[in-house]
Amino acid sequence: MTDARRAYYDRIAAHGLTPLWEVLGALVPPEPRSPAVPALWRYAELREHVMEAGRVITAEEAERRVLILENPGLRGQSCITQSLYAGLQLILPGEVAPAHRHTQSALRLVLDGEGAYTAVDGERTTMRRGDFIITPAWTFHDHGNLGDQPVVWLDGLDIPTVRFLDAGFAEKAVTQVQSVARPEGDALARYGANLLPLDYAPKPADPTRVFVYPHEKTRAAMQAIAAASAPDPHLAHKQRYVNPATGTSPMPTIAAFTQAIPAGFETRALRSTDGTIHVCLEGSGEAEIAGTTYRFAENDVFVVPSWHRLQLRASRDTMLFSFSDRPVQQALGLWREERL
Ligand code: 1HN
Repeated sequence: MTDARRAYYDRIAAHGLTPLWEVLGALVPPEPRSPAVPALWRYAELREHVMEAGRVITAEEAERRVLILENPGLRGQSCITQSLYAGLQLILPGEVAPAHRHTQSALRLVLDGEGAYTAVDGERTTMRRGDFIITPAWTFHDHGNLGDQPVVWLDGLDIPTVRFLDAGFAEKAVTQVQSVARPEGDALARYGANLLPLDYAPKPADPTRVFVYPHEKTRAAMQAIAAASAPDPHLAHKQRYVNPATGTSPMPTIAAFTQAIPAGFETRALRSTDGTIHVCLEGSGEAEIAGTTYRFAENDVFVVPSWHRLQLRASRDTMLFSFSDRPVQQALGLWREERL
């Protein structure tokens, strides 16, 4: 750069100005160039470290005893993609994670142990392995472990999205444990049984009142689908979780999916603009992400950043759970997918 130009940049900098032409290419790239990188977390390697957190701090002191899964390309930012956060949460027998609420939306995917519950707006649900549970924005929620085993689940939140918009609010409840207002299963009976209350008229972006999607039901549906049809070349068998009252994603900022891949099947390459977090619930296989192969087994988590090619190979019959910011991109007209 010429001295005259440098001197000019320095002069305008004093006025809060900077030249667009120096940054234009980076601001408007021809296609997404995510700073997030592909990564895999092996649960077998993480488990002992998660359990050790139980000896380092109590759930009450931590408020939420979680180890964040930080994308290696985004260290220090508490995120797994640019828009989403993920972590592994541990709750020991007898512990409670105190009630609070925030404008961030959360999902849980139960991975290890049983006997814990989560309560959303006064209703508890028992957490069983593979269950997909949501905590919509601004709903009071607390967790407890009434059993005799440590329980671990994956948390997924839209924290970076809400941070980007500077729209975060949070508050603690007056009591640590919410009093039980309705029996377990109440929301599922009212909103998740192909029935709705007569006066219930949700707006399109309202989160679903169904806050648990039991794995047992999802698994049975996916097995029926896999038995009845040939796998799609790019997706094998993939379905999205929905708000049954609207057909939209369970929460406005996060989409969630379940995918069954028959043993020996290999998907064709696909890329999409929604960076996606995958969790292996059953089986094992390989994810080839932009040319690098990652071997995954049960409870492993891997992230596919925006616009990175993904190919999946199943060694055994495999079930994957995944989530992304797809509904945000779709609402803004930004979402793109390419099936190769
Ligand atoms: C949160 O409320 C939970 O409720 C988990 O279990 C992780 C990370 C950041 C902010 C709030 C939970 C969280 C969180």
